[in-house]
Amino acid sequence: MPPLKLNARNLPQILAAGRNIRGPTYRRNGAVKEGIVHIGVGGFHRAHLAVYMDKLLQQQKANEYAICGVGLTPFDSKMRDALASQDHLYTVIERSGKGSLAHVVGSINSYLFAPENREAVIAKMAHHDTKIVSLTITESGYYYNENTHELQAEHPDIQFDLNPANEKSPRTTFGFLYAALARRRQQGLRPFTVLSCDNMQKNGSITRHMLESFARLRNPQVATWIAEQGAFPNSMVDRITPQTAPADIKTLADDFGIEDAWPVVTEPFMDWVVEDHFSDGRPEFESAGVKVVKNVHDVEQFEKHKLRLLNGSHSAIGYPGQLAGFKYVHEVLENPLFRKFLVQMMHEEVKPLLPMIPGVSIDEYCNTLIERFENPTIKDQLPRICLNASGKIPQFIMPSIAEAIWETKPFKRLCFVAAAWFRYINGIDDSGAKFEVDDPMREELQAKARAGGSDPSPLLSIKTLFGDDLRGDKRFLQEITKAMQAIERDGIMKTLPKYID
Ligand code: CS2
Repeated sequence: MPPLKLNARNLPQILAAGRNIRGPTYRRNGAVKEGIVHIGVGGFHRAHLAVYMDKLLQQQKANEYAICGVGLTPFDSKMRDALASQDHLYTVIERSGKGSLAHVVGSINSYLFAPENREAVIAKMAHHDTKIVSLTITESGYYYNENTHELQAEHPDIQFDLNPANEKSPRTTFGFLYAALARRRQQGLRPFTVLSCDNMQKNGSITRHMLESFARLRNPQVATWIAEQGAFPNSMVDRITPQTAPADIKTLADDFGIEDAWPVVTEPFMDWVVEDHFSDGRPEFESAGVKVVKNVHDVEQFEKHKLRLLNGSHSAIGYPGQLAGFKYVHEVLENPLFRKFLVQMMHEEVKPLLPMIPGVSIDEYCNTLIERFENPTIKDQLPRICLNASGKIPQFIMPSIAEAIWETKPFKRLCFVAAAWFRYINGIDDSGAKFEVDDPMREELQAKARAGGSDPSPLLSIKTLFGDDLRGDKRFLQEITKAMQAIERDGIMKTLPKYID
C-alpha cells in the first residue's frame, strides 16, 4: 500500500493500519484552547514540550493548553508550510537498538509566521487564553552578555526593538514579549509565564533579567509590573534530537506508511525538570512525567549536571570530532582514543565541580550519557552539535574552566575542547577540507581567529562571550595556547593522546 499523507482526515486510517503507530485520539482545533504560544518550533520543541503536552491532551488533562507555534525568522517558512500541509500533525520517530516507534503528535494546533504578520503574533500572546509563552530560541536568542551578565542593549536588533516606532513590528523575542505584555497590562490581564526551554544555566532567571532590562529601557512601569507579577521558571530540558535527514522521511514512509513532510527523529530518553513558578496557572505536567520542583536551587543543580556533562561532552565530541573528519556522534564514540578522552574529561575535570544531588549518582549519569551518545540509530550529526558555538561554549565549557581555576582543579582537557573550537572557527579540518561554520557571530569570530593564529587573545577579547576571569588568567592562557599550538601543528588525532592519562 502506498504511504498515506499525514493529516487529520487520514489519521484514523494511519492509526488503524496496525503498524505500531501511536497517535492522538483527542479533540484538537477549536475544541481545546491554545494556552501555550511557543517561539522556535524546531526538532527539539517537537520532540520535547510538544510531546509532553500531547501526553496530557491524550489524558484529557490539558484542554486549555494546546500549542500555537511561532516562527520568528524567514527560515521558519519551511516549518510553517510543512505543518500547514498536514493540519499541524507530525511524527516523532523514536530510535534505539531495540527498533523504531512512530508517534503522531497533535499538541500543536496552529502556527504563526512572524515575518509575514508580526501583529498577529503579538495579538496571540496578548490573548486571554494564552497562559504560557515558551521558548527554544537558542542561547544566542537571549542577547546575554557573558561578561557583564547584562542585556546586550547596544546590539542593533535590540536597539531596533527599543525604538517605540517599531513596537508593532519587533525583530527579537524580547520585542514580541514586551509588546504583548504591555498590551496585557493595559487590558488588565495577568502576564503570561515565560518558560525558557533553552540550554542555559538559570535559563528562567536570565530570561527574566533580560526581559526586565529591555522593558526598563522602554517603559519602567511595564518593567515593574513584569517584575512584580511575571513568572520565569528555570528548567532543565533533555532529549537528544538530531536534524531530520531526507532518509528519515523515506524510512517513515517505507516502514510505517506515513508521508510526513518533516518528521522528527529522537532517542527514547526524555527528561524535564521545571521550577514550579507560573503566573497564571499551568498544566498538570506531573501526569506526563515532568519533574516539577518547588525549590529553584534543585533545578539549578540538575541544570548544572546536564549542561556540564551532556552538553559539555557534546562540545568535546563536536569540535575536535569535526576537525578530525568524523560525521556523527556515535562514530566519535567508536574511536577508543576519543572515548577515553571523553570519559576522563567527565570524571577527572567536570565531575569534581558538580554539586551532589541526593539520590543521583554522577557516575551512573555519565554511564547513561555514554550509552546515549553511542546510539547509532539516531545518527546525531556533528554539524548540529557544532552549530551556534558562540552560544554554547560559554555555557557548556567555559564555566567549568573558570571554576576549576578558582578551585585549583585540573582543566587541561576542557582547554583542549576550547582550543578545538577556536581552531574549528576557521572552517578547515585537519585534512584541509572546508566546512560550513554556522554561527550568528561567524564573521567576527573568523576575523579574530585569523588575526590570532594559535594565539587565543584576539578571540578571548570578545567581551560578550568571555569573562575577565578567563581572559586575565595566566594558567588558562598558557594551557589554551599550548593546546592551540599542538592542534595547529599536529592535528587533533596526534594531539589527543597528550590529553589522555
Ligand atoms: C546539544 C544539545 O546542540 C547541542 O549542543 O548538546 O542539542 C543536546 O542534544 C540536547 O541539549 C540534549 O538534551
